Amino acid sequence: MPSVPRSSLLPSLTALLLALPYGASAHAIIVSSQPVSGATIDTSAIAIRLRFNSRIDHARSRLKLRAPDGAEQVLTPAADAPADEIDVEAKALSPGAWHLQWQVLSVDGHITRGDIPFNVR
Ligand SMILES: [Cu+2]
Repeated sequence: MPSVPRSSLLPSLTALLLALPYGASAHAIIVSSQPVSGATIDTSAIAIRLRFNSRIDHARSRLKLRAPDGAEQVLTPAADAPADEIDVEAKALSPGAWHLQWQVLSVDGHITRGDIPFNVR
């Protein structure tokens, strides 16, 4: 059995362990949103825009709006949005508490999801 000098094996193992958390954290996290979480909006039509810290797979990302009465509506994001963004128009929003529920697949294969509550006056 060939002997591997411990002095050369240990540093590379340590480097690998240190690198792992960074590699795993490339999944998509929201860096800015419109509407902002908790916002109160005056109009019944809004341009929804979610920006992420990494590129996302548009075809496998989902966006849903939950109305004040609990009804859910699937939104179809614009296909020509930038690679790190989801853009979609929402119209005829009745007054009350709404939820924007998003789920995205980032290019590293991880799914992340979240909920952005907002109010329409
Ligand atoms: Cu990830």
